[in-house]
Order: sequence, then C-alpha cells, then structure tokens
Amino acid sequence: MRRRGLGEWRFSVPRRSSRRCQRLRVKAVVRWLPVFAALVLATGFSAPTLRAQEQTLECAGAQITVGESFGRRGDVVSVAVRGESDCEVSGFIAAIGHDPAQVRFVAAEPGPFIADHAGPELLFRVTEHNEQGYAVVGAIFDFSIPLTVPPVIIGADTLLATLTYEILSSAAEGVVPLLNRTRTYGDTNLIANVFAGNRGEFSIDPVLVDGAVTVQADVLPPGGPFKRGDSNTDEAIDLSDALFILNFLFSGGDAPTCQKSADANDDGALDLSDPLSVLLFLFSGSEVLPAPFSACGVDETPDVLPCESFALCPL
Ligand SMILES: [Ca+2]
Ligand SMILES: [Ca+2]
Ligand SMILES: [Ca+2]
Repeated sequence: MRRRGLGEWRFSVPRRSSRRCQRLRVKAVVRWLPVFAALVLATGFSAPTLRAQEQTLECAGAQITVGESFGRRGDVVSVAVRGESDCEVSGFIAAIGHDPAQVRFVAAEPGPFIADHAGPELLFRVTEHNEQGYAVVGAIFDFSIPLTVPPVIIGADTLLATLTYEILSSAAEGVVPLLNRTRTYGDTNLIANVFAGNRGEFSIDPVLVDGAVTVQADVLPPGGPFKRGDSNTDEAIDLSDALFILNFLFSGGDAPTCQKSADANDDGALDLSDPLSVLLFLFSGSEVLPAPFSACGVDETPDVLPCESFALCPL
C-alpha cells in the first residue's frame, strides 16, 4: 500500500479465489471509504468534500430490499430491510427516502442475524432527516481494535433492520414509495447504499429494491340517519343544543348519542365552533346547517365522528 496524497491510498488487492465474487478492478484508488462510512455511521456527519466511493465490487446475489407495509393514518408501521450477499461483508449502509408529507421516519432496529453475529461489537447507527425526506441506517459489525468479528456471508432474505414509520394524519390514501437509492438524498450527503466488504477492500454494490407504505382508507365509525344540530335529540334546534355541546366539551356532561348531529358545522370534529354555529343559526338568521338538516339523512361528508343512535331518525 502506498500513500499517494491527502485522502488517497493505493491498494494492491489480490484476486479472490471465490467463484461467486467478481472483482471489477484489481488496483484502484480508494478515498477513505471505510473512514467515511464510519463517520457517517458514528456521527451522522456528512462530508461534502469526500466522495462516498469510487470503486465497488459486484457480487453475485448481493441485494438490499426495502419491504412493504400497510396502515391507516396515525398508525406506526414496520418495514423490513432485507439483504443477502454471497461475498463476505462486514456491514452495510443505506439511505432510504420517503415523502415527508405522508409519513415520518421514527426509528430502526438491527435484525437478529446482524445483532447475533456482531454481538457487543456491533455499531448500529440511525440518522433521521425527516425534513429532507430520508433516513440513514447502517451497521458495522466490529469497530474495535483489534477487530474480532469476522466478515460473513449474508444468506437470502436476511433481516438487516426493521424501520418504523408513522403515517401522518394528513396522508393521502395510496402508495408512499420508500426509495432505496444510492447518492440520491440531500444536496451534499453522498451516501452510497452498499455492503461494506472485507476489511481494506472495496464495498459491495448490491441490487437495490424500493419498498412502500400503503396508506389505507380509514375505517369510519357507524353513522346512521340523523338531523344536524339537534344534539340533545328533542326535535328542536334551540339554545339547549348549544348548551348541551358546551356541557359535554367543558363540564364532563353526557356525550351526544350522535356526535355527527352535534357537529353543527360538519367539519368532522366536536369543538367550540359547533355551539357557535348553533348560536349563529339561531340568532343571526344565517343559512341552514349542513345536511342532513331539515330531514333525517346520513352524513354526506364521511368523517370519524360516530352516530350510534339518533332516536328521532330510526334506522
Ligand atoms: Ca335540540
Ligand atoms: Ca364541528
Ligand atoms: Ca361529516
């Protein structure tokens, strides 16, 4: 090995005897890749002047796959990151992008194979960049001196890490891709999604497969027929309805049997604006309340408020 200048080292790498690993180049320049990866893992630090890597190995069967998950708004869902490599590896790192308007990255845990193999020497690091829409997860099996944990072949479908995401309440129904991409995220954060190879050797360039979180439709509560505004169900809309809602909201009074009826402004929530809407209707000559109003009917704007019963409007 011969020092070539700041940040550059020339390695003479012997050809491997493994039949399954193909080395693309025997000699090449490596710019502090192991140190860079360690810095990213250890501190979340991104060094814009350091290139993530210049040379990598192709290895038959090397792959990192981000899984799929399903949930509803407000749910926290788990996504598996699985991998395999027929070449021995000593760690991995992956930046995984998401739409920050739909989901929020919460946390990540190492897979049991990784944790068991590395034991207490495992360096597992996670950094979240929710504002920029990505997270970085990575592991180095051994970061101590002297190194005692050997590199290892990763069998098919091995769980590398489990990521958790919160589906935001404002998320749209549908598929939110989780992008498993090299060098994609941030202006200066040149993260390569790779396996770390044998010590002192090049990283292994895996096939990268995206994942997804699918936002499912909310399960709406029961909603039978009702009339809006008659929160105390006495056939009249008057001051007592506003007081009934205020009593429920602020004084621990009985809940309306049909919260949709008490939702006088039909915004899908019970709050101070609802008794105010009743008062405006009663005393300002404002227009009618949202349907169903003059006759029994169902909520035309589905929301999460229940209407378990409304005695004046039998099913
Ligand atoms: Ca009433
Ligand atoms: Ca309301
Ligand atoms: Ca509604």
